[in-house]
This record gives sequence, C-alpha cells and structure tokens, in this order.
Amino acid sequence: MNYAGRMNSFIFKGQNVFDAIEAYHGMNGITHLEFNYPEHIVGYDLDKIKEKIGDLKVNGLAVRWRDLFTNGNFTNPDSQLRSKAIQLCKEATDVCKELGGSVITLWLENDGFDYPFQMDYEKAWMQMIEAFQEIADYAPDMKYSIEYKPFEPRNFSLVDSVGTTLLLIEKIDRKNVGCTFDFCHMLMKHDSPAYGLALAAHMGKLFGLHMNDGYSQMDSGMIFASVNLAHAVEFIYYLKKYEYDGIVFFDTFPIREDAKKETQANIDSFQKICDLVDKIGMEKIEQVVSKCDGISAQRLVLDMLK
Ligand SMILES: [Mn+2]
Repeated sequence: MNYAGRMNSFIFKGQNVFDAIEAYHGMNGITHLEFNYPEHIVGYDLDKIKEKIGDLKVNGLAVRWRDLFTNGNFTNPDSQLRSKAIQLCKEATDVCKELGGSVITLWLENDGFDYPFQMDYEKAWMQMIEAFQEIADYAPDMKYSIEYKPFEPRNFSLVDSVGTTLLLIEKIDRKNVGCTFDFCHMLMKHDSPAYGLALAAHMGKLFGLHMNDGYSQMDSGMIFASVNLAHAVEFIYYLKKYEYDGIVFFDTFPIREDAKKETQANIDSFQKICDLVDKIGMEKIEQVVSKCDGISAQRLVLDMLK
C-alpha cells in the first residue's frame, strides 16, 4: 500500500511545511505527501518545496476555502465569492500538476445550511453540479474527489452521506469526478464504511481514503482501528477485493500525541490488518460473507485474532 500523512499534524504543533516534509521522510512506509491549498503552498517557494519533497511523491492537494467563504463555497449566495471558490480549485489544479500530483480532494466545508428556510435546496444542488462540471472540464487529466461530511461546521452539509455523494457524482457525469471516504465522517453519518466503499469502488469512483477512527459523535480523528476494529478489518477486505491502488491517507489529529509516532502507529495498524486479511485469505472471507450469517461473521473476526 502507498501511505501519506497529514501535514497539519506537525504544523498545528508550531512546525512549518518544510519541517513536516522532513518528518515524513523519516517514517517507515510513507510514500506520498498531500498538501492543503492555499495554506501549505501560497507564501512558500514552490521550488524549495519540490526540493524538500525529494524522492517522496505527491498524491495531491486538498482545497481549503476558510474564512472568506463561511456562507458557502460552490453555493455561496455572493456570485463573486462563488466564482472565487471555483477559481481556487483551478489554481490548486495548476499547482498540483506542477508537483506531480493527480488528485484534488474537495471537502465542501461551507456548503450547507443551519436554519430551516435558509436555503433553496434545488438551486444549491444545481450550483454544486455546475461548479463540479466546470472544474472537471478545466482539467480532464486531473481527478477531483468529493469528501463528504454529514455536518460541521454547518449543521447540515449538502453532501452529507455515501448516498448523496454517489448521486452527485452521477449527476456531475464526468469521468474524472469521484470520491474520498473519511472513516470518521462515515461513522458520524452512521454509514457503514465497507458498504459505502463497495458501492463507490463498484462504480469505479473510489479516488481516495481518509483513514482514522472514532466514536461517531464527532470527527474524532483517532488512530486507525483503535476503536472499531471489526469495521476496519471489513473495510480492508473490500479494499483488497476491489484492488484499490490509490493512496491511504491518515486524517488523524495527534493533539496530545507525538505526531511522528502517531502517524507511524496508523501505518503499523493498517499494515497489520492487511496482513491479517492476507493470512486468513480472501477466499475464506468470501465464503463466510456468502453465508449471510451473523454468528459465522463474528467467528471470522475472532479467528483473525488467533
Ligand atoms: Mn478527512
């Protein structure tokens, strides 16, 4: 598997982008880097960033709209801000290409609503579709990946589940638009992580992963498989079944933990479960799944722990 970690795990502890890249060089298993745009790029010398990246590869960039766009990104009621939000994605695309990356991840942070009667839903839905079509057509050779989150910072997000994400992707109708699933966001929505994965992968639309774990009430950003071990094992089984060959990005928040050790713990955890699945064998798991039986399913999990 190809692994990447979160820059802000280091930056939020007072280090800069260069320090974070340096830290990732020293980790066992990290193959790729991911940057937020503009925050990790603008204000830095791009050539110096490239030099620091060295023999690591860049998977892609994630657009962050932040303060100016609290009323919406692609659905901002101010048409100038809406255009600016789309423009930011195009700029990110250009930088991403220059860094050798291939995926722009779009978490639609501000596209949502808080009050009943605050939003014309059909208008907003159409604005989302049109914005994605414009961006996808800007660079057909770039992948654009939608990361849903059910709520926060808005009380309701427009793209809030596996279902709305896949419907939106169908409506956008562009080859280069797919999705990134964030494990915690799936748990927050009470979406089954593996079920969502299977549907998206079956459609050829699984472009990225944000692996982490949590208790579902908030975006906990905990170490992968630290809370929901069985969900994690099932998730990896389906990744293997659909031969996922993208990047495994760990979107975790080591606020109290050492960032380097925490990232390594994520990689080790993911790799260990991959090994467990291999050991028990895909065929054996498939046989159990085909029984549609809860007791056999739980026996399988226990057998893996032997
Ligand atoms: Mn995420």
